[in-house]
Amino acid sequence: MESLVMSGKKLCVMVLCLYWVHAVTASVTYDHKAIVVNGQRKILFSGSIHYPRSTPQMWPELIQKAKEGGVDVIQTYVFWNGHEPSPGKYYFEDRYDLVKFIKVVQQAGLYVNLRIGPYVCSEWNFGGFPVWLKFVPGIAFRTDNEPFKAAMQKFTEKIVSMMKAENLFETQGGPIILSQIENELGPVEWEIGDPAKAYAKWAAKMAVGLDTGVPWIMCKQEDAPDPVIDTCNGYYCENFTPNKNYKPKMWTENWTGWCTYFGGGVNIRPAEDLAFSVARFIQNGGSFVNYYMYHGGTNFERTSGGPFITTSYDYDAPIDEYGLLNEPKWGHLRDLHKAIKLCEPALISVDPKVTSLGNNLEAHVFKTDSGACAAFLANYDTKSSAKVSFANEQYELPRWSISILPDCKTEVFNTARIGAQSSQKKMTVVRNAFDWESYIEEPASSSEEDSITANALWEQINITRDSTDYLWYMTDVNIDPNEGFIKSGKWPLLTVMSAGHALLVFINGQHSGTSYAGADFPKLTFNQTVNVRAGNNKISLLSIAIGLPHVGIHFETWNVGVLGPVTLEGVNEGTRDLSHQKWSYKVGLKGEDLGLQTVSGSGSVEWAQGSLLAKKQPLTWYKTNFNKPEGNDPLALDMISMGKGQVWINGRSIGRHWPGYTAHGICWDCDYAGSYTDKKCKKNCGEPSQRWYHVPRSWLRLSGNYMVVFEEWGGDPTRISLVKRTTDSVCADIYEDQPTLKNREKLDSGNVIRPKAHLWCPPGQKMSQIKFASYGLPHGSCGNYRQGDCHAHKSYDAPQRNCIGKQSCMVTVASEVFGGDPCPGIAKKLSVEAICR
Ligand SMILES: *[C@@H]1O[C@H](CO)[C@@H](O)[C@H](O)[C@H]1NC(C)=O
Ligand SMILES: *[C@@H]1O[C@H](CO)[C@@H](O)[C@H](O)[C@H]1NC(C)=O
Ligand SMILES: CC(=O)N[C@H]1CO[C@H](CO)[C@@H](O)[C@@H]1O
Repeated sequence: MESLVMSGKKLCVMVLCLYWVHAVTASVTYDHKAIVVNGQRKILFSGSIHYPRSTPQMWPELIQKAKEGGVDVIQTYVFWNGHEPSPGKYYFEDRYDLVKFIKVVQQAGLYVNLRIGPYVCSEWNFGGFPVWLKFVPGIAFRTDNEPFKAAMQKFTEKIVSMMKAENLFETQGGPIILSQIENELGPVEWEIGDPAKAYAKWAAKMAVGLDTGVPWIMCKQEDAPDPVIDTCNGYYCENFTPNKNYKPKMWTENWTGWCTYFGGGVNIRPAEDLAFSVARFIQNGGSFVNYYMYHGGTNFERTSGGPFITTSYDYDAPIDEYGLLNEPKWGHLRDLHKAIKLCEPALISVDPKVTSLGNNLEAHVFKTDSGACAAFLANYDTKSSAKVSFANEQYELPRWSISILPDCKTEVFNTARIGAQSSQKKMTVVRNAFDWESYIEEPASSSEEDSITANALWEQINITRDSTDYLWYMTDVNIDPNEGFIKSGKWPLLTVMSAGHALLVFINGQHSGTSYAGADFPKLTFNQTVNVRAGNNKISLLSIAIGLPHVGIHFETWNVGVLGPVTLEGVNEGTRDLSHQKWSYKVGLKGEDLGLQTVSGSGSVEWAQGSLLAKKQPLTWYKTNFNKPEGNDPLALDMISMGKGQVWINGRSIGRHWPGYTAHGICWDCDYAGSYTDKKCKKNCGEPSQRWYHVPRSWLRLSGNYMVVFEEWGGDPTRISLVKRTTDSVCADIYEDQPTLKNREKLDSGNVIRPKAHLWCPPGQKMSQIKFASYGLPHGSCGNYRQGDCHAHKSYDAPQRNCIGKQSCMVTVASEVFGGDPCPGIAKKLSVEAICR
């Protein structure tokens, strides 16, 4: 990597030279400006798609949609706990077929950034570490610890050698241009200090020694040692600079939204702000941007991290959880990428010159000696738009926006003016009234045969090894017939302190209460009076884990389960401490032992049906059969009538359901302008954090699909329905002065190019009706437009004429199309919504 020591000026010469030298041999290097692939500097747009969060059947289409959205690189983590479920036993099949995933990306002609980690965070169970790793003697994660380093190195080597064996690195003719070692270690170093710093150095050296032929990156790692590139993660990264001037400015995680927690709202990041953050990064000299996530997908099975991360990992990404386009975000970013690629020759050649155009207004100009010129005009003000003068031309800059001028003259894109269409999705019932059968599981209670007992309360994962969410804590309590409360009827208070995450309490087989924590604080206290009687009482506590932590200093030491104290207050002696008496343990549910989620296991119990079907009862298993709905639309289960539990289809877990946890907090109106945070632009407040649960079509047979629901709290399965997700309507919101990529043509021809509204329904659907059209000053957004004071009476004519019966159509946004100007002198727009059928 000779180019590392070159100064800025020499670099240009060097690049030409590299190009010549490497014309025949593949290479990936970097310099101050960019990643250099086969001798050429590149502006690269990258999108995170995590292979286990969708199915192999979905991969080709997801990657094709990313490509059409202007993505050059697919970024994925490698999920260690999926690949090595027990030490030395590897798994690379089905959703974990990493090689296949990378080859699908290669076939689409895209690059790969392989983030091996193997710590991945990612709101994934235990941050991607196998749970067995926690029990390796003497281990401490992510610091200068020999057992940890040995295990981490072994897995990293395993992955690198697999990639090499399949010729997947770019230098071997493959698609991998970058690899990542570790992940966001910087914040840990600040806390732990020297041992973590030593570990970072070691990890970098170990990775570089694996000789992949492509650069390594470390994100959030200011001290990444050469030649490893340190990169930025965050909602904004424009002020980030790498630790050496000869490293490119790269953004490995630009959060397209944020994950959802059970009990929290769903986070939405406006497309205008996301595009603004990207343009801002590029105008400041950035050359690599990754969207985290580009397709978020689903945390199937028990892969959610947490605790309390939802099964949906939609992330408000440009492609939604189900693989459909999230519009207008997908289209707006596609247009942004096109606009920036028009600037590429200038962007990769020089650093920008920044000049002020007024208060909160800036121009960033990339001008080369050979005459290439690209300009970014920025308005950082969150309240008002501005008219600016740049190179003797006038430009109108909406608030909190950046305009892109690939020739320093023609505005082809503004981050706050969305030219792409938006769409409304809907969930339509395709099957309900399933023929359910139920089986109520008896709560476990202590008995003579119990194999695990102790005079202590034990940590949950210590016992379950995370093989299940469930652990029973069982004990006996003797109540003397002379206890005062028996006469007074003033029942004693049972207090159970738990490290998390949810708890069901049973006294003598009767459900006596439920308690659960939240994402802000995973510990919980059960504190209720209980109905104990004279003689022996069986106390059974079902402790439930809801995803292991994925982030935090030494999260391997964090506890789950009932650690006490457990007390009974209001007995003759005052308070009786039960913490140190004899406790028995049972790992998992009886239904899990019997394999009720499988057809073969289901025969082992008696199921009730018809009028005997159990409803609103805790610890209930339900089963049914159904046929595969026709068509190709994505499917989901509407679980609104259920509480909390898990769902299996043909023996495969689609994840944890918990519609019983409603999103607290306030969902304010969302303004795109101003710095985005995960407190902003939430939706679903007061409704379940997650109501719909993705059912992959490829998991279904034509008929006889076996579905099992385990319900912890109690619910009504008769109201569960299978729904399909389709596009209901498409919308466009186009300003008459909107910059468009077509403006390039204006420059060449001298003609004024009028902006156009483009609408298109998904394949197989046509526009059946214009639900709304207004040329003037309409209000609202897709799905709830309203006419404003200024409205052209012939607004509906052109959309109806051009669009009805078509899959796609265009409407020019100009007064004469709508029968004249309804309010002269005022900048107007067209808002139109068409129903797709
Ligand atoms: C973990 O389990 C072992 C028995 O398998 C026990 O000796 C130990 O005390 C437990 N530790 C904790 C923290 O519960
Ligand atoms: C349990 O509730 C009682 C009264 O309802 C209260 O006095 C006590 O502080 C509570 N204990 C805990 C640990 O919350
Ligand atoms: C680099 C960066 O911006 N990090 C921020 C990412 O977002 C989280 C949560 O909103 C912040 O805590 C980080 O500081």
